[in-house]
Amino acid sequence: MLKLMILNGPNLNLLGTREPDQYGHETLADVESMCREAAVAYDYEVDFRQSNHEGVLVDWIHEAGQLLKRGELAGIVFNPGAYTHTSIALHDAIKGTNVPVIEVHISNVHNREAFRHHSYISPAAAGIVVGMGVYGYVLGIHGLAHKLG
Ligand code: CA2
Repeated sequence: MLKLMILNGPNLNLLGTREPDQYGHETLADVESMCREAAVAYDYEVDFRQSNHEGVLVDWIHEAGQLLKRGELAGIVFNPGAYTHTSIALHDAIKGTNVPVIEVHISNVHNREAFRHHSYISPAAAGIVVGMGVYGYVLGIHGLAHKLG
């Protein structure tokens, strides 16, 4: 059984508590349930995590890289939160490990503030899902599985 890491960056633990117009009413626990349901079709073992700390996210990508090397990982579905727009470290971690990453954003970052229009993650990502609400995580799982054939 291949593992699927689903990583969430800063403040996503607040999902469902505020800003419903932007991020919807679902909590991160709801997102985890949706992901577990979607992953059944591919027999992926879901490892769902959230951190507010950039270095922790880097460490988790390295951990995913080790699993990939051992043939135990399908890839990562990753919502890097605001680190999307700032983190060369996360970009380098993805590049350095070669892990297939599907970047997910709940909101449409392109119809929001200009500072959200640029992503350091996108050039390193295998695919991107933007503006589809929390269903974007599910689309990310299907997209990753489809890419892996
Ligand atoms: O649209 C997305 O998924 C984002 O990655 C969410 C980040 C934002 O910085 C990115 O530009 C786009 C913010 C996550 C914070 O989520 C909250 C949820 C509810 C209440 C407060 C924050």
